[in-house]
Amino acid sequence: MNNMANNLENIGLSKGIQASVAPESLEQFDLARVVAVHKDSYTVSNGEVDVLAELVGKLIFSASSPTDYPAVGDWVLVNFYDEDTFAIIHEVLSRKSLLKRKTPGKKVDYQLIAANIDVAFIVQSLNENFNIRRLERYLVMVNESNIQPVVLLSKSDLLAIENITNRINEIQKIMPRLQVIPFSNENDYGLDRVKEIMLPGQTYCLLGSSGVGKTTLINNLIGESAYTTKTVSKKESKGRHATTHRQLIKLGSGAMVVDTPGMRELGNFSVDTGLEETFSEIITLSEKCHFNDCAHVGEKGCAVLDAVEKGLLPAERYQNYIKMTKESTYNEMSYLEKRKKDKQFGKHCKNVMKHKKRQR
Ligand SMILES: Nc1nc2c(ncn2[C@@H]2O[C@H](COP(=O)(O)OP(=O)(O)OP(=O)(O)O)[C@@H](O)[C@H]2O)c(=O)[nH]1
Ligand SMILES: [Mg+2]
Ligand SMILES: [Zn+2]
Repeated sequence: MNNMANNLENIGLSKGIQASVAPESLEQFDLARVVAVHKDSYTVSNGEVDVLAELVGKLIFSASSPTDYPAVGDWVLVNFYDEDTFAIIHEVLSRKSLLKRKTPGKKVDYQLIAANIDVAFIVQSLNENFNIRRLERYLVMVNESNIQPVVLLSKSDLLAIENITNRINEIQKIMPRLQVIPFSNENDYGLDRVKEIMLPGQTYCLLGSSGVGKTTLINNLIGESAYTTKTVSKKESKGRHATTHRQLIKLGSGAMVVDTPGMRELGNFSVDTGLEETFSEIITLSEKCHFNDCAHVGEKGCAVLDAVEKGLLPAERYQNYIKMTKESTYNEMSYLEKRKKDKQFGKHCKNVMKHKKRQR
């Protein structure tokens, strides 16, 4: 048992998670961590081996939202069978953090990205993919989940040093406290800094558009090409992702990292704290608005609009803030409406089954 706990600490089990499990539960079940999510099954780790796992029926039928299902990084209570080659998941333990986004398109539903993440690396390439508005969007998601964000700017080998410095300054002018690290998978520039901040027992997550070099970075950190990357050829690679599913990978250093497929569309739900942290200077400004409930869209005595006019707040940043505020309110409204409908008798069960089918 002691040995078991040691193995689990190696894959990120914290004292907090351990303490959250009732002792009776541990007599009946084993602790394991979800390392991959497939269409209708999971892979869990007991710290030693990876084991194919499925959900117990009760968990499927009692689920009322996508957040009730396991995500990569989750701690779960399981029973192992067949000499630890198969497992049944009985319970998802409460999470330290949960990264989720609105599913693309008009549907209002969550998609889970990863659970129990300590630090999220938001990756943009220094060339074509560099975009501060997109960065703000990722930051809102990460901040909302109470996860520490770090920005990694890839492909530094493709730019002159002064251009790299300019881009970093561009970010830090508006977000001075944000950690930004330029690096290259080609010549390993900055790689030591990335390795340095990745601590044993901590779980990291790589987020960012397709083709920015997330998987290449992981291969680089592992020291071999264990995972599939792709050669970016504009003609044939449009719309194709090299990474097709999320998985938790253990590095030699003892840190763990979740690779994710690039996201084309990043929608958020209700994101109060995420917006407040990401746009903290706008929140500070808004305290000086004439009206307490100022929406900063033309009201009299609006300190935010005043700052935009005076050039103290970049207009694009202001617009992005307003856009995300509106989206967040809308998504939350329609999600609640949908939940209300879902609760009507009978519908709920059908939806659970639909969700399960969709997962297949
Ligand atoms: N020049 C240069 N190319 C890089 C660098 N990092 C990655 N690449 C290339 O960029 C392409 C895409 O890399 P991937 O690691 O597959 O990108 P990804 O972010 O994992 O993409 P998805 O899995 O589709 O989300 C590959 O051809 C890499 O060789 C870098 O630092 N410099
Ligand atoms: Mg990839
Ligand atoms: Zn205002």
